[in-house]
Amino acid sequence: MAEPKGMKHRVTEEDVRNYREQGYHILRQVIPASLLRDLRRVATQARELAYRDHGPQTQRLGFFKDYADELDLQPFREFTAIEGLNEAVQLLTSPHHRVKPAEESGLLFSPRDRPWSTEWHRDWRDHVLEAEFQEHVGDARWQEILADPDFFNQVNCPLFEDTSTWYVPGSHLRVHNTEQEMEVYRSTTQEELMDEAKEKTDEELELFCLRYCQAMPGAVQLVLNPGDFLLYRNTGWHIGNYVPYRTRMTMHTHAMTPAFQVFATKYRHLLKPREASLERHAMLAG
Ligand SMILES: O=C(O)CCC(=O)C(=O)O
Repeated sequence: MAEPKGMKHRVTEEDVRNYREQGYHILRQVIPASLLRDLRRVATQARELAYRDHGPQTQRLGFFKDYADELDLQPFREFTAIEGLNEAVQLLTSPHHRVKPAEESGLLFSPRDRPWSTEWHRDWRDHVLEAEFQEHVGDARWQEILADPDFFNQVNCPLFEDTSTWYVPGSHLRVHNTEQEMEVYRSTTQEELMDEAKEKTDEELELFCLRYCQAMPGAVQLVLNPGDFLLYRNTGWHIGNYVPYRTRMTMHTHAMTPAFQVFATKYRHLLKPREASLERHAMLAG
């Protein structure tokens, strides 16, 4: 059945208000069926390349353009050109925004062998050393950035149902975390969440990661259906929680602005090495 005219990627004033206050919004079904089929085909190949190049527990492949010889990038170009998508994102954010081309971005995957989860984190402040953060940016400028829709708008767009991402609504606007949030954050480590010591069964590890997600005050598990488009302020608390039995292939990009590009480039050197490579993949490719 044809889509009712004027209903595609509809954004209401309430959506805009909610996005500002809660920090996330889901546009439903932005990818048409034929494109979804083509994207799934290429994403399945991309996942094999990710496992080949980054190991079976990897969660992402970035920089598709580095794989131009091995992957058909055309479906990603078609995703970037989806009619009305940039306009919907601009309504939610500001007229300066443009969705970073999917063919220059990345994909998030489920791990092949074992469950794991990232730590709860808030980009980008948690990825730089506190002393350097205070020297180069500082709380007052950070407060302005949190309130400014030009900065830190991340996109997850799943090709299969995806319940991996959790988010704490409203936390994107706060410079300081609450004591309860920090208690949860400090309750474990990335090494434990990946069971690097190999002490847990898969089920113990899965439930351990899940409990950690659920423990964060106010956290909601985001339920994304195929072709949905999640826009979120990634300065809010968020986490990715992964299990091999869910097929996860989720496009991962940003809504970029000139101001954000300048910020990301100017402070790139402050990112700690691990995060530098993650965020290099995520936001500096454009
Ligand atoms: O997997 C996700 O949805 C979140 C990923 C993320 O936040 C990260 O890798 O830093």
